[in-house]
Amino acid sequence: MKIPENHPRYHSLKIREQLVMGYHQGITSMHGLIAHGRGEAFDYLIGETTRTWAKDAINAACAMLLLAEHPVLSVNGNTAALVGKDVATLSNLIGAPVEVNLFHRNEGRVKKIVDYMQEMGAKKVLQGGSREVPGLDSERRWVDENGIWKADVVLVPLEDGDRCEKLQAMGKRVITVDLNPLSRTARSATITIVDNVVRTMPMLCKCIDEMQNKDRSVLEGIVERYSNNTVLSRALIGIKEGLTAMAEGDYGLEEYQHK
Ligand code: PTJ
Repeated sequence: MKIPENHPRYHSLKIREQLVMGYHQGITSMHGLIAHGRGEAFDYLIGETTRTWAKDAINAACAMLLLAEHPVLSVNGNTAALVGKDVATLSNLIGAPVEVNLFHRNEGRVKKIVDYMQEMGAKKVLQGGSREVPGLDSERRWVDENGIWKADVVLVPLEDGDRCEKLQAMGKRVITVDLNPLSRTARSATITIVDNVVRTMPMLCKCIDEMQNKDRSVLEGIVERYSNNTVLSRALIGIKEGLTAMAEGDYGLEEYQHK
């Protein structure tokens, strides 16, 4: 569907359209469309812009990915449809495999996402399935022996909660991108980027580009100084202050939503 460029919600409608196309291509699940709605609501609350707390988390995520021995980028149907190209770029930049990992897993959809990620330029795409994450009952338990199974750092945008905890129990560090600072994933990840994945992924690629020649000691310092609890508190306080200022008439919707 053609979206008029002068529509006040043009960007948001374009993102929806991308997901609907992903659904028709068999990449995104129907549930993924609902999950996106929840994300949109939180994006409204954070002002549809990458806030300072998310920028700090992106910085720490970059440092952690660059320090990792076996980083892996996990993709689901929403991530592939929204930022497949950026995930492929990041994968090639840091030499980390992309692994398709689905909550609503079926082999047909896995194959479509593998093919799609290769079309987007990813050189190494894994489909999972050879190993099971201990203690996880959902279809997300199926991981790849040479991917998430042996990874030390896993990027899991738009996660569903319990896998994040189980991956950590396996000793892995988990970086997530989740617009909802209250979600179980957000609260249990090592690093939570509270932002829209469509804004985060290009920034992550840029940040990797800028940081890749830094000394390990500098990167280690960035990771050591990072506190996920502090970042989540800042996100909640930011939402609260924005809503309070608007409720008290200090500024209107246009200023709140920094478009
Ligand atoms: O493709 P599949 O089968 O693996 O299914 C993927 C979904 C997303 C359906 C599945 O993982 C799921 O049900 O996820 P949840 O539990 O709904 O969690 C998704 C989280 O992502 C929620 O906290 C949303 O607020 C958040 N979210 C949604 N859209 C975005 C987002 N976060 C960042 N950027 C978005 N665009």
